[in-house]
Amino acid sequence: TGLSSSTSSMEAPTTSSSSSSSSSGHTVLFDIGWEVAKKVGGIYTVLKSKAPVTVDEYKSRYALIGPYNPETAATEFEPLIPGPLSSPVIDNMMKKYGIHVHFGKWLVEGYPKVFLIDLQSSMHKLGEWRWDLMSGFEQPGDTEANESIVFGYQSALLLKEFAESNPNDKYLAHFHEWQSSIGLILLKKWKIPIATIFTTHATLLGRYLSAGGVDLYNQMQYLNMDYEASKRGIYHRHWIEKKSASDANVFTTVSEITAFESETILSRKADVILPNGLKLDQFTALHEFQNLHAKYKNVLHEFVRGHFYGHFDFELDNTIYVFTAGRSEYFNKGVDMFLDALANLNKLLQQSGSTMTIVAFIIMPSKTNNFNVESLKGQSYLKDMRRTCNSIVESMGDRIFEATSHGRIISSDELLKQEDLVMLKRRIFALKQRPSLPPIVTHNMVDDVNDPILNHLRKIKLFNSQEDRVKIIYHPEFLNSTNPLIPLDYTEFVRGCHLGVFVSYYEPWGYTPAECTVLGVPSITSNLTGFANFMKRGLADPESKGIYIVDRRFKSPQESVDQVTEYLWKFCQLDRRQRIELRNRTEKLSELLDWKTLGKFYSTARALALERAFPPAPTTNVRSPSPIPRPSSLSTPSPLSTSSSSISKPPVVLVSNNSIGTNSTVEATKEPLSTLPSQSAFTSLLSSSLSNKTTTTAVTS
Ligand code: G6P
Ligand code: 1S3
Repeated sequence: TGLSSSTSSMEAPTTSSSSSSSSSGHTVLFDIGWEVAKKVGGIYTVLKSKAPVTVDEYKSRYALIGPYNPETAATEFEPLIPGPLSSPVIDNMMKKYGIHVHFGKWLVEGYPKVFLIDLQSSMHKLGEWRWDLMSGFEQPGDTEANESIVFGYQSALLLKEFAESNPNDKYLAHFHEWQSSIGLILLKKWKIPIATIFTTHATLLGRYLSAGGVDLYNQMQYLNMDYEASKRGIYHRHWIEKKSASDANVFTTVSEITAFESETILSRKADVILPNGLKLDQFTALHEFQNLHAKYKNVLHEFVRGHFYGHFDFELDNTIYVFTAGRSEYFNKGVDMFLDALANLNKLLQQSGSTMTIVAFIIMPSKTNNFNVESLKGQSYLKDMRRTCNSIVESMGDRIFEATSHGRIISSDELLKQEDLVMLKRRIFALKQRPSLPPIVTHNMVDDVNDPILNHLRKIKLFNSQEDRVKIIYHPEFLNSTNPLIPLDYTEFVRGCHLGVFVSYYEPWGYTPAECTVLGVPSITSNLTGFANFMKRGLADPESKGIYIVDRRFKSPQESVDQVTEYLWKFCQLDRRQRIELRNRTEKLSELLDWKTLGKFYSTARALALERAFPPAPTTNVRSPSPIPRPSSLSTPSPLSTSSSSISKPPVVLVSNNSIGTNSTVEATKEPLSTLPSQSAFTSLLSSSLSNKTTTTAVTS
């Protein structure tokens, strides 16, 4: 069914199993998300980076549904005239329900079609809809949940209209996260024939409990989750999440660790695990990536000169840039551990008499009143000094030329004039007037006193003093290229750094280390992240490829901090040549994270949802059930860096229900060594889930 205005309503079906036509019609796919055409967090990256492969597979039979946000729509969305099948549906939405739907394309690679629904056009229905959905229990005033309810009814009505106006087509709706999934609950309640998938990208309680200090992965089985949610005033949200998981034809999460947690928190095993990918071309600069590192590192050097020089100097050529970045969740994102390890590293470097400087950036948004004057001044001093030096050099050039063209060699007295010296002295004097300690935070914080990062720095006494080998820059705002201090967008900034540190306690996937990997930047993560577990299965020796994994699952916090310190210390011992080689090895892992590979798990989830929603009609001669269409091959070519010798042993699939890294294992079929264990293990996982209709919870190698 054509959703686009520019294609005919019936486009040739692709050969892919999940998007193939049935005898009577086509499969039409919708992704429904709160972050469609609006960046809030990681789900935006999932939907945006996945768009090209999905459009490629489904062509005009793919669209996304999200809420309409006028501010972001201005840059993310371009309206289109609806095609012959979308048009009556959009008209009906207005005529029957007064719901205003904007149709157009999302301005990202692949240009997928989007239906953005105006929440305001139905806000007056909130009371009625909330009662219909949740009449059984109280719901506190909660704007986000209220908007989710309105969006849920609107999106369900839109999908219902599509399914009813095109009964020959099969509809498949994939809902991401609880904010967008109420529509799923309604489709089931209204018995609309649409296959549904629900993906939780994190569980509400998982996030809350870990941020509140609960040892989630060891204690969750002893907790009553409904009670825990009520205690925190989020029962209504938790209910939406749990009901969506239970009502979906197929329930999925982004990693095994989140599948493990979902089983207890949401009371359903994940059917398929959908690891998050990236669109590689955006990152892959082939052999260029090392040059880009040098280029953007120079921009960081320039910032560091402005920020620190005058207070004191250090050798930029002997400086390492490390960073952490992400949503502002001090404990969940492991910032506490990162800072403790930096304090340890500082001591180790001081004790060893090292002259190396580590500049550690923390890029995490917080409430601020713009940049602080001292940080801006530092940059303007340096810019002024550079301008002065450049103009002196220019006039020196003129004088040299003048003298030479008159057939004589210029004398050293003529070269640098008295007034030039005065100008230079003035600039040096201005620089020397700076206060003794360079700022730690680049902005004026609204709540400096209660900021957990600043309080932690006070506790460990990392104040950017001259004798500290580790300096801190806390930039409480996301980066962009118009930034007056660090004029780089995030990707450029990452390229310029040497090492990312993301030792999260709660991290269902973790795009930050994945982005580092595809940009050829080594990173330290924790074994509680989906990303680390995914990489660990595919690589015999992740550390040798720049994927350092800290144990936060089975070790005490102090032991984990010591491990982060050890990795940082080891990294600081590498010389330039070794760092260059390590970056090369890291970058070669990119292929593992390409949507071209990981998109296949989505296809499998879709095929399973379709089979469950539209079971094949029983035949008289049923000897064996018809197999669910599966991607022709789930094995991935090994990335160049993964020689067969680096693959230590055949994959082992865990079949116990509650184990991450426990020992109740069963050997899977032996795979050829050329097949990556991660992928083959996933294949086993998938085939077992497809054939048994139960989930295997975790895979290890
Ligand atoms: C890249 C560039 C080299 C540069 C090096 C610096 O490899 O191509 O020209 O010397 O980066 O590496 P470093 O780890 O010291 O920043
Ligand atoms: C979630 O976003 P977050 O940073 O709140 O979803 C992301 C996309 O699946 C995932 O990468 C991340 O770990 C989750 O935590």
